Formats: sequence, structure tokens, C-alpha cells
Amino acid sequence: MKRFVCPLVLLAVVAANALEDGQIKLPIFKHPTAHLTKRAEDIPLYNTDAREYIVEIGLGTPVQKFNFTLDTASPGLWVSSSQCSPLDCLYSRFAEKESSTLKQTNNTFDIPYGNGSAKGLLAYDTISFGNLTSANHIIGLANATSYQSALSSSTRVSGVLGLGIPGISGDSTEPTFVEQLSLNKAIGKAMFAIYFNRQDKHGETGKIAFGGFHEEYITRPIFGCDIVDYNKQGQPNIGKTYTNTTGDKIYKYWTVPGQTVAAYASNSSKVGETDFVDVAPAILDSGTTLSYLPQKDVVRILETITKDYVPLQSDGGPIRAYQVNCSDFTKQKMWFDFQLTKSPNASSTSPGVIRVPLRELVLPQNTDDLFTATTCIFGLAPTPKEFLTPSGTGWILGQTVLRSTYILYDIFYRQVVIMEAKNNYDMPILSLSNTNHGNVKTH
Ligand SMILES: *[C@@H]1O[C@H](CO)[C@@H](O)[C@H](O)[C@H]1NC(C)=O
Ligand SMILES: *[C@@H]1O[C@H](CO)[C@@H](O)[C@H](O)[C@H]1NC(C)=O
Ligand SMILES: *[C@@H]1O[C@H](CO)[C@@H](O)[C@H](O)[C@H]1NC(C)=O
Ligand SMILES: *[C@@H]1O[C@H](CO)[C@@H](O)[C@H](O)[C@H]1NC(C)=O
Ligand SMILES: *[C@@H]1O[C@H](CO)[C@@H](O)[C@H](O)[C@H]1NC(C)=O
Ligand SMILES: *[C@@H]1O[C@H](CO)[C@@H](O)[C@H](O)[C@H]1NC(C)=O
Ligand SMILES: *[C@@H]1O[C@H](CO)[C@@H](O)[C@H](O)[C@H]1NC(C)=O
Ligand SMILES: *[C@@H]1O[C@H](CO)[C@@H](O)[C@H](O)[C@H]1NC(C)=O
Ligand SMILES: CC(=O)N[C@H]1CO[C@H](CO)[C@@H](O)[C@@H]1O
Repeated sequence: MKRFVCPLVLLAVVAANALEDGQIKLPIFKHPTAHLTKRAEDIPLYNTDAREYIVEIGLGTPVQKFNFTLDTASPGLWVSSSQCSPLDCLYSRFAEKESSTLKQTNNTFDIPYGNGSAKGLLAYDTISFGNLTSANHIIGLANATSYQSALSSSTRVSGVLGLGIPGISGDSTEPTFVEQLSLNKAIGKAMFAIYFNRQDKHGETGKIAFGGFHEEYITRPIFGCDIVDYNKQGQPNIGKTYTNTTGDKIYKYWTVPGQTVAAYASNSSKVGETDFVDVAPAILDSGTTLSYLPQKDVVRILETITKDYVPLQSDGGPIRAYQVNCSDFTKQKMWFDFQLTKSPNASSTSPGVIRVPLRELVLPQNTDDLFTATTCIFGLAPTPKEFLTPSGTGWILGQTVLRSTYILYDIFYRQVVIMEAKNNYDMPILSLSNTNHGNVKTH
């Protein structure tokens, strides 16, 4: 359980759907290649201890390379600055003075994470990865961070690559990392797609594509939808409190409407399902190790697997996770359907389904291998209070669920397309009637 991300600033972003000109509406999956732009650029993803994904990016001229945590739920790119004390910024720091392309500003940034924070001054500089070089990216130069001490020392990251929708500067007109790549014509459309690979694959196993996606990582499309907007108080505009606003929308996270989770035994019979109380805001968060659901839903799902579990909490505080016996997760075959609805305020009879195998819903605790570990952590934990809606629901889909997906994040249209990742698990294939293609816009 690493951290949740809660950016301070809410940003008013101009309604994306105002731009109707030249927009072609097609069910995207009939012509998946129509969505592939020619200039998709890749960065490999490293899986460190199955608890964090890191990418290597170069900064400045000449290039200085750093590793960053990949996080779809926080804003902007920040790096440890040479101004930061080595006691605070534990790993390589950016030598700003050596970069001839750096433009310093006096504007500050301050990002609080669930565990740790980073703050400092904003600057502009060139970024590079692979063969790609792109100028004038806004970069946070952290002169203080309690973020790194929250990470394991095997993860020598120098900062975070945040791919959330609001930018790091708090100015809604400031392009995000991916939008700047697109403005500089380093990539085509402002979109990206992430393939994590299975939990048991360590090292350089995944891939993030900018400007398009890779068909080779996909088994089938699952779902496409507009992302959920937030009101001025920071609450998701969803469920019983949904209002069909036509004015400017605030986008805070990559949030989609969640419905229920169903558990299946190896003989394909449904052995449990969470109650549908309301549509749940489901935040897609690559920077979080576990996934989060309301506590009673977590317990209901866990008890379809085992009755043998220990809640982890400190001093009567909230339960942070459940410790389990790994063998309960390796000796049986089950799977879990995370159902998504297209409507922000109604359940669907043909939901989009993210199917997650049992093996992906558990993390080894005392080794990095499920089969040698003696204790494990259940991949679902109770949603912290601040992420629950007034109807008591709220999901954060972290790595334990996202590893079963390949998601295309489309910044321009404020949409996501969720596909089933090719992970070679032996599970019943979702029938097409179980998928909800929707009417996703193509470019
Ligand atoms: C980033 O991490 C990978 C995997 O640990 C390592 O091979 C690479 O050298 C690191 N890059 C930098 C710039 O530290
Ligand atoms: C930042 O502030 C310092 C001190 O007030 C000033 O000397 C400097 O010119 C400012 N830099 C920029 C880029 O505005
Ligand atoms: C970091 O920068 C901010 C903004 O300039 C400043 O207020 C703060 O004192 C600096 N902190 C350290 C540790 O240098
Ligand atoms: C760089 O571009 C060359 C020629 O287009 C290509 O062969 C090579 O694979 C690229 N390298 C990377 C790291 O993308
Ligand atoms: C969803 O919201 C719309 C607009 O506010 C409303 O007309 C509709 O009745 C709502 N549907 C449900 C199921 O609450
Ligand atoms: C919101 O309003 C638009 C335009 O009137 C309509 O097309 C859409 O179906 C409505 N959404 C919901 C959930 O009621
Ligand atoms: C399927 O397996 C579950 C759990 O092991 C069991 O409760 C159920 O009776 C089985 N159903 C069939 C049709 O065999
Ligand atoms: C886990 O369960 C198995 C039996 O299923 C048992 O042999 C083992 O002792 C248990 N381990 C722990 C740590 O409870
Ligand atoms: C800044 C912060 O909240 N750090 C905490 C991160 O989590 C570790 C382990 O749970 C705590 O020991 C830190 O205090």
C-alpha cells in the first residue's frame, strides 16, 4: 500500500466536447487501426518488485537520464533538483546548471501524495526518450520531497512522471506532458496507452506508448467511455448526485463509472457479487499498488476466496490492507469481473467487464514470488474515507486491477478505451455480448 494521490488544485478545463468539427464517430473496435497514429513512440516500463512501474526519461541538453515513477493520477513531471538536500532527494538529482536549454521560473509547485509530497520551482526544458526529443516541457524541480523515503530503496527513482489531466502548474491552459509532445509534433494525437504485463514478470516488461497504442498487447476491446467530471467542491459528478451539466467541466482524474464486482469459481459459477448501491467513481491509478473498494465489498469478495485473513491496521485506525495465506491464492482458480457502466448515473445490463484472475489479486509480502512467500497481501483494500461519495461508494483501480487491462487514455476527447491485456492466463474468454464497445470517437 504505497500511496494515494490527491492533487491540491482543481482545474477548470474547457469542455472537450465543444470541439465538434471534424469529429468522426465510429465504433472504434471495428477499425482499431484507425486509432493508431503513425508516430507512436515507446518507453519501456520496469516493474520493480511488482509494486511500482518506472520509466527512464532524459532531461536537458546535454541529456541527463533519470528514472521516474509512472503515475496516471498525479499532475506533471517533477525531478529531484540539485538544490534538494541528499537527505531528502536520495537518488540522482538534476544538475540544472549543466543544461543549456533550461529556463527557470519563479513559480512554485506543491504536490501532496497519500504518502509523501514534492515541492519546488517550475522550469522549462527539453525532454527525450528513445529517438524522440521534445522542447519546452514544464518540469517541477523539487527542492524538498518526503516522497522517496516512502519508497523501497531498490526503486531508485528521481521523481514522478504524472500523466493526470490537470497540469503541474495549476494553470489549465498549460499543456500536460503528453499534450506538449503533441504540440511539438513529436507524436500525433495527445494520447497514451499502458501495458504493464503480469505481476510475476519483473524487470523491463511493460510498455507505454505515446500517440497511439499497440495491437499486439490486446486480446479484445472491453469498453470505451467519456471520463467522469468533478464539481467545484472536488466531488465526482456521478450517481445519485449526477447533474447533466452543459457548462465547463472539471477533470481531476482518469475516472470511469464503476458498477459491481462479481466473483467466479473455476467451474464458472458466480460465487459472490457486491451490491449495487450507486454508480461508483473508479479512478484509474497506475501509481498505486493495490486497488480500493468500499470495505464491505472488499470483505465480501475476499470471503469468496478464503475466510482466513488478518486486517492490517495501526492503533484502531482504518484497515489499510488484508494479510492472507498465499496458498489460498495459488491452489485455486477463480476470477473477478469488475463491471463498468457507460452512464454516469445508471447501471447497465451489458456492462464493460475487466476480468482479473485470482493470481493477480494478491501480492507476495516477504519475497517477490507468490510461490515462495509465506504471507501475502490481498490486492483489494478499503477505500479511504476521502475517496468515498455521499452514497458510500468509490473505487481506485491500481496496479492489481490495471495489469489485466491495456488502456488508451485520450486527452483530447477526455475518453478512455479499455482493452483486455494479453497476459496468457487460462480464463474463460469474455463473450462479445459481455463487452460494451460504446461509441468512442476516433480521430
Ligand atoms: C532505470 O532503472 C533501470 C532498471 O533498474 C536501470 O536499468 C537503468 O539503468 C535506470 N536508469 C537510470 C538513468 O538510472
Ligand atoms: C526570480 O526571483 C529573483 C529574486 O526575486 C529574481 O532576481 C529573478 O530575476 C526571478 N527570475 C525569473 C525568471 O523571474
Ligand atoms: C524550496 O523552494 C521554495 C520556493 O522557492 C522555498 O520557499 C523553499 O524555502 C525552498 N526549500 C528548500 C529546502 O530549499
Ligand atoms: C531510432 O530510430 C531508428 C531509425 O528510425 C530505429 O531503427 C531505432 O529502432 C530507433 N530507436 C529507438 C530506441 O526508438
Ligand atoms: C440521470 O441524470 C439525468 C439528468 O440529470 C436524469 O434525467 C435521469 O433521470 C438520471 N437517471 C437516473 C437513473 O437517475
Ligand atoms: C446529458 O445531456 C445530453 C444532451 O442533452 C444527453 O445527450 C445525454 O444523454 C445526457 N446524459 C445523461 C446521463 O442523462
Ligand atoms: C461450482 O463451485 C462452487 C465453489 O467451489 C460450488 O459452490 C458450486 O456448487 C459449484 N457449482 C457447480 C455447478 O458445480
Ligand atoms: C496456509 O495454509 C496452509 C494450508 O492451506 C497451511 O499449511 C499453512 O500453514 C498456512 N500458512 C500460514 C502462514 O498460515
Ligand atoms: C510522509 C509519510 O506519510 N510517510 C509514511 C509513508 O509510509 C511509511 C510506511 O507505511 C511510514 O512509515 C511513513 O511515515
